[in-house]
Formats: sequence, structure tokens, C-alpha cells
Amino acid sequence: MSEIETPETDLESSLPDEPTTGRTAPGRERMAGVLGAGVALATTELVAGFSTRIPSIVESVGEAVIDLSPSTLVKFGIETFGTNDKPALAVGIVVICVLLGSLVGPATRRRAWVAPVATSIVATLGVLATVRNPLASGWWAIVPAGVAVVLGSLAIYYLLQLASGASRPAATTEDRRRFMLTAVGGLGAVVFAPIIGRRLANRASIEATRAQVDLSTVVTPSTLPPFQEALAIPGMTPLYTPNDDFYRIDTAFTVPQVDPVGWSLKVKGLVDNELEFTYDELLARATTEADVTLSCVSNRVGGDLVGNARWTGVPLEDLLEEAGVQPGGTQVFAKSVDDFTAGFPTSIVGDGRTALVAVGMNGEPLPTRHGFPARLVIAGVYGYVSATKWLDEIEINDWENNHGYWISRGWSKEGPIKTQSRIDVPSGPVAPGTITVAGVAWAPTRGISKVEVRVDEGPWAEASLGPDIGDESWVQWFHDVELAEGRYVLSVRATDGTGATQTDMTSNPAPNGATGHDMKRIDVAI
Ligand SMILES: Nc1nc2c(c(=O)[nH]1)N[C@H]1C(S)=C(S)[C@@H](COP(=O)(O)O)O[C@H]1N2
Ligand SMILES: [Mo]
Repeated sequence: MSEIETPETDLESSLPDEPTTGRTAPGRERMAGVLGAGVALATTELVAGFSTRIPSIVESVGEAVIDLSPSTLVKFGIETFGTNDKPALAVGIVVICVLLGSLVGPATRRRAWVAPVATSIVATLGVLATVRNPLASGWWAIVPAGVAVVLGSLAIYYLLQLASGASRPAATTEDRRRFMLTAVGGLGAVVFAPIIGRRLANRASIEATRAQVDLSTVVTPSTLPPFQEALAIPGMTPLYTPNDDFYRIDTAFTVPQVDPVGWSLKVKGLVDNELEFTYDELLARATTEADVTLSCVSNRVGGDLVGNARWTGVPLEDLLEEAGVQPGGTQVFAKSVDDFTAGFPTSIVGDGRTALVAVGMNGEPLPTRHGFPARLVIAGVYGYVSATKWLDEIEINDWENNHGYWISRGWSKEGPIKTQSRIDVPSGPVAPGTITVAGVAWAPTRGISKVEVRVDEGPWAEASLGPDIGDESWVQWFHDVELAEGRYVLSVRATDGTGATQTDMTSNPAPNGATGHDMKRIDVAI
């Protein structure tokens, strides 16, 4: 306030009035606050790059938000942003800090203690979030948090000082320019510091280690028929989903980087012998291959949270046999390094379905995003009850009293995969004449016996099926229809291996998987 009331000094009052820059004093103060918040946030990310022990506070806050959010919100995030839900969350965190900064700037101008107190409160919340994060090591977050409070506050003080200089009635162009240049420079630092921090932190990425793993010695030659080519229909979904295109769903804010050196898989709980396997021990035993379609329970009808891959691993049945499951051990409950859990009945292991501790996917070491070094793949049940990635331990416990991550969040305890079919072709307008309709259908572990297509409310016509690679995988299908110009709705339905036809009753993904027929509108025009 005092500066604003200060009468113009004689020296400068003789100068002609500077044209106003359009930025009021509160505007500059807000900028100072926002930049200070940016400096604080950027500092935490930069410092996190210096040592693998120092966690990213933004990451941990993201994990905490996901963990503490009502499951409907997490679901909304996944459905709205798809695999981009994590970046969207990070942007949200940054936006909140920027908004806080815009309040803290002007407030600090009036009371100097506001900046250190406000940054300390936010920093403390950040530290608490990292302490509850199983992937972060203890209280190390105090280091970046402390540095951020100091640098953030100093940045606000310095910028406020420049701002007040630039906002005096007697301010010169030089004053304003100094403020703007400092602000722009600060912004640059704020943008680049986290990039540098990330670069440094990525040295800890496990990608290089993963690239060293050689699976070729594990299964030679392949016990399965060679990879089948997709049907020669443009736009057709490939029979095997390339690893890079495979859907990814998990609660991990950043992909866990698990070093197989020092990692081991424990089998414990209601067993006669607790077991522990190093990565090399698992690799040596990973001689089983299976083609299995994996699906997320959140997949809507016609959605793409489903994929098919050739998995390489160790049969879970063998491990459980060695461990000796005790009578009360009715559930296989697998925990990940980041504390995700999923459980399924022990009885489904050994009922004939594929149940693997998988270390390979489509002939490659398990990709980091998909659970390196090891994950579970259980045919016929949705991922949320079975497919734990970044495995840490398999506990045998009782089904009644132990519940996986999504069960207490309102999803069904059991999650058998429902029979589904999807239309992928055509995906845009087509010319009149013969039109090939194509897609995939799946019902692991029952298999698909028939796929039917219809136009509008017309009769169902049986489609041709692509190569059969087993009941646990999806099947490609195609069917030709003759259509004149116009607008039509194509529908598809599948019949599983037991003869049961996919229901047309529509239901949402929650609590145990969507139902209904996939329908696509197509425009046939010249
Ligand atoms: N550690 C961990 N494993 C997990 C999850 C998770 O959140 N964390 N999500 C599960 C869910 S809901 C699904 S659908 C599958 C998805 O596996 P994918 O990302 O390899 O496709 O992983 C499962 N395994
Ligand atoms: Mo899922």
C-alpha cells in the first residue's frame, strides 16, 4: 500500500507519463506468487532427479489422489482420459498450485509470513503423500520439500520487490522491463528444471536392464503354432496385439521401475512351505507359452480395453503345488510392489485354464508398463481380480476375509469375462456395393463358436471366423454385406463355446463387466 500512496518523486514527475502496461500492481503480485509456486514445484522435481532415494512429490500426490478418490472418480478418470488419466492428474496438480500461488502473491505483499507458511503447508501435505507411497523410500521427501519452501519463498519475495518497483506510479520502463524479464526468465527455469530432473531420474529407468533379458533360450522352439497373420482385411484388428498397442490400466501414477536384481517373488500365507524365487530362477522355469486375451472390466461395449498376447511364464499350479496349499487357502491373493492387490479362487488354478506367472509377452521380456519383471495372467477373469503386474508376493489366504484393491471399491468379488464382440471395420464412410464388416469376439475360457452380424433390424447372418488359436483368445471375424446408399446400423453378437449367445441387455461396466451388442452406424455414400 505504502508505495502506491507515495507521491511521485520530483525527478520522475518531470518525465512524460509512461504508457500503462495494462498490468496492475495486484496483477504483478499474482504473477510473483504463481512464479514462486512454480519455482517451488519445479524445485521438487529437479531435486528428485539427484538421487533415486528422493521421490517425486508430484508423483506421490498423484498416487495418493488416485488411492483416496472415490472409485467412481478413478473410473471417471480412466474412462474420460483413458490411458492419459495420469498426465491429466499431473496437470491438475500443477493448476492447483498455480491458483494457490496467485492468492499467495498478493497476500505475501501484505503479510510477509504468508509465502513460507503457505508453501510449508503444501510441502507438508506432499511429504505426507510420499510417506504413504509404498514406492517412495521413507522421509526423503523432506529434502526436496524443504528446498522448495526456501527457494519458492525467496522467489516470491524477490519478484514482489521487483513488482512493487514496477508498479509505483513513478516506475520507469526499465522497472517494468526488469520485472517482466525476471518473470520470463523465472518461467523458463520453472519449465526446464523439471525436464532436467526427469532426465536425471530416468537414468534409474529399468529399460536398459530389461533390454538385456534374453527370452530366446527359454522357449526354443516355440511350443505353439507360429504367430498367425491377421486376416487380409484393411483395418482389421491384429490377432496378436503388439505390445506397444496393448491397453494399459493400473493405478500407478508412474510406471514402477523394478530392478530384477534384488527382486524376488514370494509365495506365502496358508501354505506348507513358503517359497521365494529370484528373477533368474523364474526365467529358468518359464517354459510355458499360452495365447490369452486379457480384458479390463471397465471396457465398455465396443471399447478397446482388451488385447490378445502370447504369454511366456511359469504355471501357477506348479508353484502352488510346491508350496502346498493348506485347506483354508481358498484365495490366491497377489500383491504388487506398489501395493495393488487382486484375488481369485484357488480352485480355478488347475481347472484346465492358463494361469501363469508371466515373464514374457509376445516373445519379449514383459514390457515395463505391463508388469516387468513378472505379472499374473489368468485366462477367463478380468484383470482387476487376477492380472497383478509388478508382482511382489502371492499370498494364499481365505476368500471370505481378504479382498483385492477394487473389491472394497464396489466391484464384484468374482470377475469372469463376459462374452463380447466388437465391430472394427468399416470405421468410416464407405461406397455402395459389397462392404466387408469385420472385428473380434472373445469369451475366454469358453471360446467362440459363432459370430453373427445384422444390418438394422434385419436377420442375423453368420460371419466367417479367422484362425482358431484356442478358447482363451479372441477370434477375428468378417462378413460381407451388400448395401445401397444410405445410413445403417450394424450389430454384432457372439455365441460362446457352450452355446450361450451374448445378451442384448445393456449394462454398464460396474460392477462386473458391460453387456449388450456393439452397434456401429455407417454411412454408405458415393
Ligand atoms: N500392480 C497392478 N497390477 C494391475 C493393475 C494395477 O492397477 N496395478 N490393474 C489390473 C487391471 S484392472 C487390469 S485390466 C490389468 C491390465 O493389464 P495391462 O495394463 O497389462 O493391460 O492389470 C491388472 N493388474
Ligand atoms: Mo481392469
